Amino acid sequence: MNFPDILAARAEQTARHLDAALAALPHSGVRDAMAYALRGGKGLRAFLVLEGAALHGIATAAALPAAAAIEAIHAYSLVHDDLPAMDNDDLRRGQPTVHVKWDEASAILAGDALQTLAFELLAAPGGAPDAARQVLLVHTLAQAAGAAGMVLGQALDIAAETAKAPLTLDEITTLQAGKTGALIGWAAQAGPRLAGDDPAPLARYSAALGLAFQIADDILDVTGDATKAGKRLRKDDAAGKATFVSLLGLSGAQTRAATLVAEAEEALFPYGERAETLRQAARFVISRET
Ligand code: GRG
Repeated sequence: MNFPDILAARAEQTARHLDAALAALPHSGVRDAMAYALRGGKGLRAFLVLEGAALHGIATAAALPAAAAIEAIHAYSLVHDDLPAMDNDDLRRGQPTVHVKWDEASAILAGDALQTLAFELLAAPGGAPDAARQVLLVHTLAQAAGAAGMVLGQALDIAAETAKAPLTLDEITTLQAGKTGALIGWAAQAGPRLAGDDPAPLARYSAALGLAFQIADDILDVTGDATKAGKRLRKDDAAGKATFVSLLGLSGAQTRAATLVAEAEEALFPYGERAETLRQAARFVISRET
């Protein structure tokens, strides 16, 4: 199977798990909005969970709660990020954003409920092989998603919009390590944590991968096709925001992303050939069009 097919298969397995969780909820407009927000993503974070789990001898079925949990947190972050009070976007994954299709209150509630669903899935029986590993997963996900991780990154991003001077490269790197890096990092480390193994090699892999992913996002914002991307592009430039491209130039950003991919691949050395799919993922992250 080529990499896009592997990614799609992993996304499908995770979607089935999420569908079953949603089916157990009472029917409501919020549930419909949650289902809508969970559709159409690439499933990169779920893929990282399932692939990291496989590398550490954890079966897909045992890793699906963690894969579904991280996609639920990711979907919540996108729904809230698109709100008028944040990025004010009307298009996501090629479809109207949740607050456009429903309304702002529904989008806030769907995001809230997606966040709590993530912790419900992870904390339910079967979320991990034993209670200590389950608590570790819950604890680290809360840290990654919260005010030391993704929420902090988002807050720094919002503050940058009104800052007197554009951010420096170091400041943007810190911001992105929270905003996009924290969830990617959690996803990659979930497999070894489920197995009770050392997550350090996959932590190194995902730190490089997360940053490469964000640089690719900034490059896509400048060079991408909005129809393929399924969202509005060239917003950063219009807002006068510093990005990896504005700070490094287009070719500088491309070179930095390629160096990070090489670093990510090197971090997989302890796994040998078995980590080939994760190596492909690193290369995919900087060649993607969406
Ligand atoms: C609202 C607390 C809060 C946080 C939002 C993740 C985030 C923080 C905002 C998303 C804004 C954005 C477009 C960031 C760029 C990187 C990114 C996370 C892109 C979307 O991830 P993909 O490409 O999305 O994995 P799909 O649609 O494939 O799931």
